[in-house]
Amino acid sequence: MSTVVLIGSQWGDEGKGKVTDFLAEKADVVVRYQGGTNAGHTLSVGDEVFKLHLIPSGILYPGKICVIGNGVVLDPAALASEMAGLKERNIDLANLRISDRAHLVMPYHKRLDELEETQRGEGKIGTTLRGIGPAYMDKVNRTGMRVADLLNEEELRQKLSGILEGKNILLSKVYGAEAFDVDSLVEEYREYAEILRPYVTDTSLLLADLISDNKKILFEGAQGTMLDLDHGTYPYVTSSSPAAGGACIGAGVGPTRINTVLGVAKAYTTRVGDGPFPAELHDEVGDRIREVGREYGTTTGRPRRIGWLDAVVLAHAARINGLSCLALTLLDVLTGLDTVKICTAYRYQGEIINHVPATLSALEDCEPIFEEFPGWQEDLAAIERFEDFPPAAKNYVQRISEISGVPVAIVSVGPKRSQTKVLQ
Ligand code: 2SA
Ligand code: MG
Repeated sequence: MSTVVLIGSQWGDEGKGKVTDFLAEKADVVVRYQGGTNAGHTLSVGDEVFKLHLIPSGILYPGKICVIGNGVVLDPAALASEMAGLKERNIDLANLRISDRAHLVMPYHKRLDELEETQRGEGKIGTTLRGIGPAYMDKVNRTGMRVADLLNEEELRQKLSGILEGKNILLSKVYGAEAFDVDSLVEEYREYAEILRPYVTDTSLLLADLISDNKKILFEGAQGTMLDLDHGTYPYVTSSSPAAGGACIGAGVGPTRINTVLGVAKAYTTRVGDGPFPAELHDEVGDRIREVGREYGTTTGRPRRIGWLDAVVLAHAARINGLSCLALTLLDVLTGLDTVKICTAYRYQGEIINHVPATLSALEDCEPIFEEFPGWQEDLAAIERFEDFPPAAKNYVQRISEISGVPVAIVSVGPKRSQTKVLQ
């Protein structure tokens, strides 16, 4: 490993945090490149559980440089409180670096996220209400505020006054909502500026130096390929590019500098929020997987929708991201089922297809075609080596790599670091 991009191959929540944490031990640098507090990683270190939203999980290891890249939308209030929480637990933040070009999530973005979702009614996206979409909208619209602006109070006040003129008209006239006051926002954000200032730098320059020093760099994607703005199930997507290509833009690193792309996939499929999901389970098997896998959102606590593993989705992820290999997580959750299934193709308008169609209506019409396998009953978490797993479990893993065309390099069967196995 020298530079590795780790991405979610499904709809997020693939267990990326755990795999990142596993790889972070060997990395020198961990970088977030997109998304914001809509990401939530739960990490178990010994008996301690950490929940991180913005700070890369490498922070739990002493000495790792942790970068919040330019492609992240950064909520200063949330970051300040995450930093305070880590400091309280004696986690050293000296190696945190924040891009001066990252856009800010402001309180009006969060308010607008809620108002827009309410406005969508039945057609709601099911966002995390963290202001992500509205913040990226402002970035693309060239009306965003960046970390560098935050650090200069005059600039902050001036930009904010201009922006609030427009936002307040939108909030009050269109939504009948309360307007924001420049002075009180400046007052509050001046404090965050002081908290963040020591960590702010040009992170693209920093990464270029680290790459030329042959440092091992891990780019940590949030959400997943199917939530990618371009390649996911639009419009039921997030507003950034979780796909591997997003790492280049969101960290300011050229594509020729990326060596490996690792896709993380669950041994089944989950999705939070609305939108089509061909392999979804609506029965007690799905309920069982939700309970055993504790499939409730880290960020919002919402129960996740559950389905069998969808290899059409995996093949899509393999192509979009140029996957070098897969990390398969939560295999232990399937233990105890009589049969397990993989969706290998869709039947669409009488034809068998192996790709994800562009439109929601077409995807809704896709009927999953399943291959069935015998399950296994043994407690995988208790088995030390993958080679000693029950044949049914090994066969399941083997079929996943055959169907997706991507070798499975890592299998994880529990939250502990020791329960992540590297395959030979
Ligand atoms: P938003 O808030 O604008 O990004 O919401 C748009 C859609 O994206 C979905 N979404 C997610 N779905 C699953 N997991 C998410 N975050 C993970 C978590 C973190 C991860 O554990 O919370 O896996 O990296 C996430 N974030 C956004 C959301 O449900 C909407 O469908
Ligand atoms: Mg998660």
